[in-house]
Amino acid sequence: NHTPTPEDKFSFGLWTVGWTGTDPFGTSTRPAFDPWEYAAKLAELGAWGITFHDNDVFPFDATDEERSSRVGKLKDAADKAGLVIEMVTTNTFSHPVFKDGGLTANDRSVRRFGLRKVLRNVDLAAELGASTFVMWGGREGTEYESSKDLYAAHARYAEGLDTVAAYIKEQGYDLRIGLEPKPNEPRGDIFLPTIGHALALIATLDNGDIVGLNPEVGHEQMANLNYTHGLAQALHSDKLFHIDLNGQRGLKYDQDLVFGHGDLISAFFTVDLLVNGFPFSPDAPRYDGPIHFDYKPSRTEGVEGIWDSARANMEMYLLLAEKAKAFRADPQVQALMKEASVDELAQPTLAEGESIKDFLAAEEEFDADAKGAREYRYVELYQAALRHLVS
Ligand code: 3MF
Ligand code: MG
Ligand code: MG
Ligand code: MG
Repeated sequence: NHTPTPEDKFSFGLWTVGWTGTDPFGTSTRPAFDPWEYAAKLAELGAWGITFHDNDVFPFDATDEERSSRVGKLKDAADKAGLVIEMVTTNTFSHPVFKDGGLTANDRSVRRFGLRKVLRNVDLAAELGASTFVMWGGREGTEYESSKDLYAAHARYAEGLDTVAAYIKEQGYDLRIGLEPKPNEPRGDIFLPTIGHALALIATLDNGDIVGLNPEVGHEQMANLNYTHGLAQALHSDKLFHIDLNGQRGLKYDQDLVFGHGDLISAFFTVDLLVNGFPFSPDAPRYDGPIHFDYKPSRTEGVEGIWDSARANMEMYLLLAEKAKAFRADPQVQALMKEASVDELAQPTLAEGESIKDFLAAEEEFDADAKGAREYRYVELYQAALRHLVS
């Protein structure tokens, strides 16, 4: 059954279905609707949640009145449709004031302005009951290395993140921050370009315990990286707080295609990880957050195409989930995994209680040449996976 239900926890950014098709070379190809007009249709299609940037709902220069009236309309529409507002994020990239960054702009007054905008939006996220606060620093970066003290840029980024995390704690909000790495676009080189870079910065924070990741498929693939590996490393660090699923075809601009419409095989293994976890490592953390899509209905689509593509994301996930479960349940696959010693990787390399001294002194029969000649049959195992995928 590939009909989405709220139990599937599918969620959509308002900027996704709301994208009107403007790109650097052309104007809108579709009309814009008010943000609250998307809720009923998303719920009807089977979505569970929505997410948004502050300025998806009210303009940058909105008065307090306008802000609260527009947020109120969205909240009412979400409640009426039974949708959860699970994540809120801040636009620190559209207005020209952020052209040199929000938290890492050279101009200190811009950083103070940017940080206040983010903190104000933290209050809104908490008020609406969101559990994740995403921070994508699209303008944090450079085109020219000479334009910044690159050490200070990282120090200011860390300072900004620590301040937001400290504020969340001070206010007692039940919120966690999800950093969203991206290698480039709109800046030539963006700070925190990959999952690994973000994890390393988080480890330097005073309040890093509530700071984790919101990795996006296309962003990792724009850096030629393996998204599923990235999710696994984030889980290993207990930092996979949220995800942005979509599709990307190779090293080019951020395509934000429908999930699975880019690298389908990679999408299959991503879903395998999300639905099956690490079957040989039962104590490993599992991702149980929202299945959030950050895609764009292609510019060639009209209004009907908005909903075709929204539906396609969810259908693709459910199709792949079914196939991933069948893959893991297949006795032939299980036998091939056994033959490939896949289960053995979960066994610690040293024995329990074994000292390094004992380990070094241990006299073990080991035939390096024989091991060098052993079969893993990874190709047959992969073929078995792909048989499930294409059948
Ligand atoms: C840009 C993005 C962003 C982030 C969003 C926070 C506009 O490539 O992916 O979308 O996802 O800012 O979630
Ligand atoms: Mg993207
Ligand atoms: Mg994007
Ligand atoms: Mg994203």
